[in-house]
Amino acid sequence: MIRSVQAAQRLDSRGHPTVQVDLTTDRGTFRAIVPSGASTGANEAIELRDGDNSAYGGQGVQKAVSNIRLVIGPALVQSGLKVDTDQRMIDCLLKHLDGTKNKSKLGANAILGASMACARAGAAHAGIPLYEFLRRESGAKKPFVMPVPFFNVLNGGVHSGNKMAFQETMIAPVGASSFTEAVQMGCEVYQKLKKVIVEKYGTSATGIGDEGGFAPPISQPHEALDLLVQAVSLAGYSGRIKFAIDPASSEFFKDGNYDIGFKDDKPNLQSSKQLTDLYRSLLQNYPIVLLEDPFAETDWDSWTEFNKECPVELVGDDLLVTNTKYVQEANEKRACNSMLLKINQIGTISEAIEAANLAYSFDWSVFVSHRSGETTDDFIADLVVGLRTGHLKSGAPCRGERVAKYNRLMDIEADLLGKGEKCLYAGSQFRVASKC
Ligand code: 2PG
Ligand code: MG
Repeated sequence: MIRSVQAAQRLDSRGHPTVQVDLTTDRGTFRAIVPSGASTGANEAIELRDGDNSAYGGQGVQKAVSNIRLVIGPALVQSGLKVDTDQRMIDCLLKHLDGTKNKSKLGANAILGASMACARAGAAHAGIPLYEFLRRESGAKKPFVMPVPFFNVLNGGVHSGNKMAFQETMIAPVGASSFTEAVQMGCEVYQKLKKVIVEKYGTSATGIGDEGGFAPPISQPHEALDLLVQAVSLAGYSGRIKFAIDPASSEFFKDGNYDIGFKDDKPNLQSSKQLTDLYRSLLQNYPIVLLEDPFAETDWDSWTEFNKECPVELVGDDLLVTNTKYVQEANEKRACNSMLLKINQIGTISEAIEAANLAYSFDWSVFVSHRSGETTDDFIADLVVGLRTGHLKSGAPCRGERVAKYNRLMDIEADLLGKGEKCLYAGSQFRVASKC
């Protein structure tokens, strides 16, 4: 039984306020802290901000906090719903309490905090780890599959101060034999990358962006990828580490064109066709296995055209916003072959699971993601194992809020091995891990 639900305004990794929830049952108190994005999709569930410029420049979340204290908390206590068996009903109640399509009344940040805390409490009440609780909720089969970590080691776009338009350039150690080895490989490449950057651009170029990746003075995608090729080779992992890119292109889509010079002094407008040619040449020249949001959320035709002969995983982030409505539409339009899963885009754990299962039903992949404004809450680490998605991105192996997820995943792997439970590493099968 839920006894009380408390909430407080705390901070995310960018120094903006965010929602923290403490849910108390007769077994203890269970905490959740909510993440927040910068390159947000237009159709994401609404994050409620106070808009009062006298505090935190209007970014405060005191309204969301009081919605938990005054509306969500009492409703959960009175409902008599059980955390170990009723997660779906709890999430349904939260959705109905809000009553809007995009959770703008109570705030998706308030709702998600409550939903996450209930799941944590549910796992404890059921006497199982959170990943197993989420596996049962999703109906995923066993054995557990440990994900390939996609480390965002070069930050650009709205996540850093350099001139790079593309937001994320990631390394994926698909050739590791375990998650723990993948982390080691990622960290070793990250350190070599730092050396390469120092040699090329000097020590002042080693500052990092929002997701812990470096942000050297580069502006072109091939410059980023060349740095990675060099770092991977210096670390001795050529062939065992692949690359991924998230240009987050909705951020630089203007009047039908893409301005890949949007952080530079002068614009560099590219048509969808020119951008497509750029992607094709990058895919030919580098070991890229995944491309996320290559086109803007409104540029559906370019997605569909590109997907016709896309040789790699094509992930919809802003395009789908973890929402079954857009996943359905994208399937009808044959726009992509993978869904990015961000829990705060939709606002409850059950709806996020529903979206993932719908994506699986279309034979798509599911890629779990953090937000650029993160917290030390490691919920998504358990989620990626519970849903068997086979890969996740949680930034570089640097900054506490990023490594919290990687550390939790190493704990899960050790926990499973310690229990003699069969557990596979997704490796090169990361796209089809749900079917392994
Ligand atoms: C993305 C994310 C996370 P943000 O675009 O995929 O890396 O960024 O949280 O700013 O939307
Ligand atoms: Mg993205």
